[in-house]
Amino acid sequence: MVIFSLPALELLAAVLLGMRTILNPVAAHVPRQGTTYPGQSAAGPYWVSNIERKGTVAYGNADFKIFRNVKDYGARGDGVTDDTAAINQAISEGNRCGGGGCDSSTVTPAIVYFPAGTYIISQPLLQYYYTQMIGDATNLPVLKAAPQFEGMAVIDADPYLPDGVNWFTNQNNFFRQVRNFVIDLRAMPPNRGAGIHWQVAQATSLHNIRFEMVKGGADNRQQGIFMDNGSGGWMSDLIFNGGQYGAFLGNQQFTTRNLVFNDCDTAIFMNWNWAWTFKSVSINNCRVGVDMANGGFNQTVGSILMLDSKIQATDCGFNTSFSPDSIPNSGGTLILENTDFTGTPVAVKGPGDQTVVAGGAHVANWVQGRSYIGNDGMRTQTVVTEPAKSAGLLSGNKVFERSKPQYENVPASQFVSVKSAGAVGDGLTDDTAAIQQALTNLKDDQILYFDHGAYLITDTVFVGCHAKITGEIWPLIMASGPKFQDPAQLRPVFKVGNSGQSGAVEMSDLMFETRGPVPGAVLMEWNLNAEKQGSNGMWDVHFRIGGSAGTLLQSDTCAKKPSAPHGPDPKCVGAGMLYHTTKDASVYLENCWFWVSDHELDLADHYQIDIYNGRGVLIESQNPVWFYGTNSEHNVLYNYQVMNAKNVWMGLIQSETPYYQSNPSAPFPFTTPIPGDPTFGAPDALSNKAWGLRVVDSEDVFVYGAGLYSFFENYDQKCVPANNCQNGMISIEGTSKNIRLFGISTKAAVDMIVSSQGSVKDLDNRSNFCGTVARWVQS
Ligand SMILES: *[C@@H]1O[C@H](CO)[C@@H](O)[C@H](O)[C@H]1NC(C)=O
Ligand SMILES: *[C@@H]1O[C@H](CO)[C@@H](O)[C@H](O)[C@H]1NC(C)=O
Ligand SMILES: *[C@@H]1O[C@H](CO)[C@@H](O)[C@H](O)[C@H]1NC(C)=O
Ligand SMILES: CC(=O)N[C@H]1CO[C@H](CO)[C@@H](O)[C@@H]1O
Repeated sequence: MVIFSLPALELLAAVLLGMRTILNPVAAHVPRQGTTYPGQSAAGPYWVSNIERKGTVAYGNADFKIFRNVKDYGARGDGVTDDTAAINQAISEGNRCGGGGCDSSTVTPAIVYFPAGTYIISQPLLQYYYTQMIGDATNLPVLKAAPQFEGMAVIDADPYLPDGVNWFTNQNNFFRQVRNFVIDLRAMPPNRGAGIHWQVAQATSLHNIRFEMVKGGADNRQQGIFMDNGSGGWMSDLIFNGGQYGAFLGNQQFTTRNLVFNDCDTAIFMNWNWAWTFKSVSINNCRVGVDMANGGFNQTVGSILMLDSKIQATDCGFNTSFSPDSIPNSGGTLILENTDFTGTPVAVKGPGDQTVVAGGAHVANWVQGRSYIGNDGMRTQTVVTEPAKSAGLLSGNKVFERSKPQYENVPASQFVSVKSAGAVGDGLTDDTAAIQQALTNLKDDQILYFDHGAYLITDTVFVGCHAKITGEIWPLIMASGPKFQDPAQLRPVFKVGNSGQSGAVEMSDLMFETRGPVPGAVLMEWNLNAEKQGSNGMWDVHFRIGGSAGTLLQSDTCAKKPSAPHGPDPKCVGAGMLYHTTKDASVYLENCWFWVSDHELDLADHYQIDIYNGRGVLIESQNPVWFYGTNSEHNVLYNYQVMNAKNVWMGLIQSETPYYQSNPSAPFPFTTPIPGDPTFGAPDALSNKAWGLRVVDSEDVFVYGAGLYSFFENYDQKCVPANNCQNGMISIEGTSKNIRLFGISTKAAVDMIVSSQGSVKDLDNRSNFCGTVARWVQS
């Protein structure tokens, strides 16, 4: 994520609209939780509460306490006692990163666990860096704001100091979760209160939370989520009941899935964004569904996609300020797909209260913004016709989705600790054989548990057709050694199945890294087809190259060198590739971050660093893959490449070009190509930069939301306002057909999209910061 200040954001003061009366009474709704997978036995306490704790910090204080049960710190959860101080003690104990003096640290991770109960909170719970706050998934704990609650929100992920500065840089506020809670503001006066201040960036998630707020009332000012800015991010399976705003949102880019809003004044108030994808939203009995009209004629919202959703008993579905001459040119982009407005009189309202799209019906496909047929772009508000997607991508009439498994019905006794199975996890011992053995021995009703630690892997680990793997706050799985050195012969670190096999492999809460350079490694190769739709998946599995303790690729070795000529330091090379889905693979991803670090997270300088990692994500699969809420950043050749693939659904994707390019230019130092690599070598240096997305000889590729950015030319930012840090961002090549891109935002690439149809210019599609295209299709 970029360290960067954005003049455009000065436009974006938080404008709080006045509340109108909520007209209709209550409607109760149960959230959709995606597909449930059988075979889990019923069991006593949630395993997170009683699993044996063997996790340690490998590259820090080995005695650091990772797991904290708030009751061990004196919290009562009895609905009477004020538990604020006890919980804040549970979070902060042990010299952790927060309080304004520390921007980031990966060596003080904490899981703060809340047993069922009602915890009275009178001041914000301050979420230190690298904290997972986890409630009992079998019986959600309630965080109940006291009537006299003082402060920004019940949980605050980025507190403000008195001088208005945040604890953490919002765009670098990584690595945190909040899941399995009820947050209740109803004891507070209606004119105050927020559930979560969520000002965060990548590798963050809110999951399985219900917000209870006061319903109706002219002075209702309650908000479930208050998000002022950041660079995210992921949220899913949330319910918002009541309030002025279910969620007040502002962020560069974000992906959200399965949100339910009941009886809010405005379900979603979008303060500003560059790109936001909403999937499977249900809005019931609100005054306004989504208000994206902020700024009026001068719109502050870049783009919104709403897919597979339902807005009912709501006066106005969308409030927008888009008009034939509103500014910026492509601001206020809106894409609707498969959204049901039956029971809502107005689907989309424009300036001056005029109806743009009438309600009372189902909208299959509609776009507002700059839409392209071939190379001809038009500013439009129109119905469009889209062909049906292949059945493999769909579940019923919706694109398939599946929530993160939390294994809430599996007892702790069915989890197999890798440390008990012989792995050491101290960041120095070779754990390849122990982990391979543990996987080989794993029974179908067991779950392999990576205790926190750092596990060195020196040769391919094979994951068979059936395995469930989860980790304790992102244990580090680190590739190293001589077998991963040949850049011409990439060798997988984790190899999931063999081509032609089908199965069910689930992974969650893991972190893949390298210890030093492994230019011949692909950190994960997914070959396995799914035995049942969506049976293969990864949730909150992240890839982080360099910039943190133990990687040997830190600011003391790899500090940026913009004034030195080419010739990257061989000591600062990462991996050959991060993630590869091969021909037969089918896999579902949710909230996975493929990050080559641009700056130091642990050493005090937090300096920018130069790490050379060959390729980000390569998709070659013919079977369905879903990439929900993924990011891939700072890879040398490409961040995403889709090649010889079919049935690919991605939304939203985010990328950044390496800050050092074009010193050196791509593909340097990956000058030995592997099959399918893009070629570089154009005379113009700005053509020799990483592609954000390259699609080659592929079919049925759907991108629903993208934020693909280029912020530097050799660390200089003069090209940012000029929008010419590189020549092209998305390339569609070869025999590709039925490629459909929606809500595409790019920054500082002269050509947003290049293809045989010509090029789409940033200049023609300016928004508040990015260039944005509502729809682009290659049939
Ligand atoms: C964050 O957003 C708030 C509200 O829009 C704004 O006032 C503030 O200036 C922003 N801060 C940064 C650092 O962008
Ligand atoms: C839509 O937004 C505009 C501009 O912020 C505001 O004046 C108007 O009242 C809003 N409409 C509704 C129905 O809330
Ligand atoms: C919109 O912003 C421009 C500056 O970018 C300003 O000149 C103009 O007055 C604004 N228009 C409205 C209607 O606010
Ligand atoms: C404001 C803006 O950038 N408008 C451009 C949008 O695209 C059209 C069509 O190419 C140009 O004519 C405008 O200058």
